[in-house]
Amino acid sequence: MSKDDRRDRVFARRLSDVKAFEFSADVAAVFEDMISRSVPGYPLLLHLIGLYADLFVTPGSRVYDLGCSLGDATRRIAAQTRGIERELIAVDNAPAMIERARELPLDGASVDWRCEDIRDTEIVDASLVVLNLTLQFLPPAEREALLQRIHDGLDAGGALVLSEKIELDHALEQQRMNELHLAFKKTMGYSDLEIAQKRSAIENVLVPDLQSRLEERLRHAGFGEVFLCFRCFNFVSYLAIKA
Ligand code: GEK
Repeated sequence: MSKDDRRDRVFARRLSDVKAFEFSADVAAVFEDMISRSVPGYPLLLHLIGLYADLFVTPGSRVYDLGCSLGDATRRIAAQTRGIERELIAVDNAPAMIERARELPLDGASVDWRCEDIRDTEIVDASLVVLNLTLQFLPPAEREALLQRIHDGLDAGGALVLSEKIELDHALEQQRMNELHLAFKKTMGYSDLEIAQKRSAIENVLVPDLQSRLEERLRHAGFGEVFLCFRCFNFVSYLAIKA
């Protein structure tokens, strides 16, 4: 496939009926382009995950990438922990994502790619768990239970990376950050039509938590240390460490 075929044009044509967003084969085919032009700081988020892997992954432990899409985070972790015996588990419930993830080069690492719902993934003996822009796709009422299971499945001193699109607690800040995110997408080459159609497709599929609610969820799940390590507009990434 040429570079041009990997360009995200999923919402470029005017659609008579904008359906709810799905992680379909069409989306999986252009996913790298879609996420890097939609999420400000996505390359830095991946870089940070590699850095955390360096600090937290311990010999004999497991690492989970939940909602792995094409496995970018897993690939970073694999490269960063090459010398350590560890089990890499990457999970996504979109068959098209897991299919492409399996095909992409891995530089010799072995990964357990699983096509399953992260709500069914058993988490045990984990030194690092990654939820990079995934929790936002679960129904809000089910988010805390997953965070609790992650906390319980982490070894003492283990860490969760939680990156999300959020809603800011203050209305004016939310409005401004929203405007800045839209402006970001335009500078990344998306048209007004693409932005509007994607917005309407994703509206009830990606439901951002209020930032204060998200932090509360991490605390309720039992994380003693919760640090905001990244923020750009309405995107955040927390590092939550189990005592
Ligand atoms: C990255 N982490 O590149 N079970 C399993 N997978 C799910 C579920 C679920 N219940 N719900 C959503 N997903 C990646 C990026 S993308 C973010 C994550 C985005 C999966 C879904 O299929 C998709 O692949 C991923 O979560 C979200 O570091 O597209 O904004």
